[in-house]
Amino acid sequence: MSRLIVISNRVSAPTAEQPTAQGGLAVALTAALREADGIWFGWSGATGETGELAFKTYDGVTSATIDLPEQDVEEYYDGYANRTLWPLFHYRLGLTEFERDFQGGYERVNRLFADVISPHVEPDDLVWVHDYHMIPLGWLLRQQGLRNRLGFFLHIPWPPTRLLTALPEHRRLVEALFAYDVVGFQTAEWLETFHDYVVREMGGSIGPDDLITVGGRTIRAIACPIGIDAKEFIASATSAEATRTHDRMVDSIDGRRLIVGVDRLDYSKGLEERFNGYERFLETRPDARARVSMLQVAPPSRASVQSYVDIRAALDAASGRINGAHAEIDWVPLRYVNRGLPRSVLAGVYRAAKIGLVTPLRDGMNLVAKEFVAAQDPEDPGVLILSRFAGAAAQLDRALLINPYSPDEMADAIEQALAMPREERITRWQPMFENVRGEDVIWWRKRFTDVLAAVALHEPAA
Ligand code: GDG
Repeated sequence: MSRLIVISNRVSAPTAEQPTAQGGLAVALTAALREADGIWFGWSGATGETGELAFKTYDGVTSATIDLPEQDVEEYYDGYANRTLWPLFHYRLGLTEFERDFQGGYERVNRLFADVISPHVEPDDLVWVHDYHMIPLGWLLRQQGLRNRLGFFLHIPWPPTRLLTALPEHRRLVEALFAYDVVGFQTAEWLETFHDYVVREMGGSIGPDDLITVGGRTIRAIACPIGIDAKEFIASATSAEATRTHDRMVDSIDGRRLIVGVDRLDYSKGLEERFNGYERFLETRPDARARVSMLQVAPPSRASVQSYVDIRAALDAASGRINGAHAEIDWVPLRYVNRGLPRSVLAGVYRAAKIGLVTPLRDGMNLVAKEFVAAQDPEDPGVLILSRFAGAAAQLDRALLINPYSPDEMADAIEQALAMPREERITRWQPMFENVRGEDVIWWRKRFTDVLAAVALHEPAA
């Protein structure tokens, strides 16, 4: 069996300090790395002079990390990744910053990664690069003479061609993808928009079996939706900690129905629009206070980027406005928790909720929607209200799918969910649960690496 090399911006392999893998991606990849005797490369998260790669092996998994100088962190990570590609790929042209220095930092860090990693890659290794931080890495590794099977997976949406062309170096970025053998997207929709770019802007052609040809080069581009570690999450929803949380939540809402949202504090998650939709529900249903209570968990992220400071201030203001206008002496409509909670607590919160409100404006997949489904009581499941603009909507199509920009649609969906009979809730939940359990994160990893392992080794340049 070939070894697996994983490369991503940050590494979340288990360590002596943090012995359990954090999050679905870490679980899936560490299991694969352990089986395949692989290595996970990435940035340490620390700022400092770049030295040697620091190798650590814990519980059969090796990780190798490197520090980055402050200027690189500013230009590559805060800059090109978080202020250029993230907003642009989430259809937010107005928030996208176009700075040549950012792009310079991005290329510099990708080049550094290629330089330090390539000596550790053996000819038969499968190399799997993750996400928008590392798009040019495959091309740079080929420059180093690597002929390995190279795969790339994009965790976020692929933007429409006419948006992407606003990026001055769009062509260079997409051409770099053609150094990989397999490129994976979360959904068929993002794959289609990628096809559109390739045909319109590059004169490429789309063949059978997921093949795409541009000039003389043919690669495979697939839709391969990521899942959660369903087995673990289903078990965690009935753990002692989750049950305690469930009971605490139920006690605290005094017979009302709980609506829950859980998101990184990010403008792509549609939090402001969600608060507006909930406010519309409260304004238009005078009996709402007797019926519902909402909890929004939103741990801050990327606080060094101004647009994240702005969204946080906007949400503080909106939650204050909603509670100021609607609270009673013994009831608040919206509990807004600005910090992360342990996973087992989250699982209990999901299980106590009668409605999961997952309303991103644009999302590659959205794992919260899948976690909500996994955590439900099969005998009495809650209702998922899901944005049609989340990648997850393609698989979780029995949710109440809504347009998150419309406060009226959101308010109506809350009403519909509250009135939904138990049989309908079960009929909608069951196939979604089967999907979450069947197409889990292990399924995803295997599907991608099977496609990658099946391609031929890269031909050396003539
Ligand atoms: C990117 C793409 C794609 C959130 N709050 C807490 C907490 N979380 C966990 C959730 C979930 C994860 O963070 C968030 O995952 P998402 O998929 O919703 O979103 P992104 O972070 O934007 O991830 C996305 C994903 O990559 C994978 O490909 O689905 O589209 O944007 O697992 O539970 N976890 C804990 N406490 C919290 O308060 N412990």
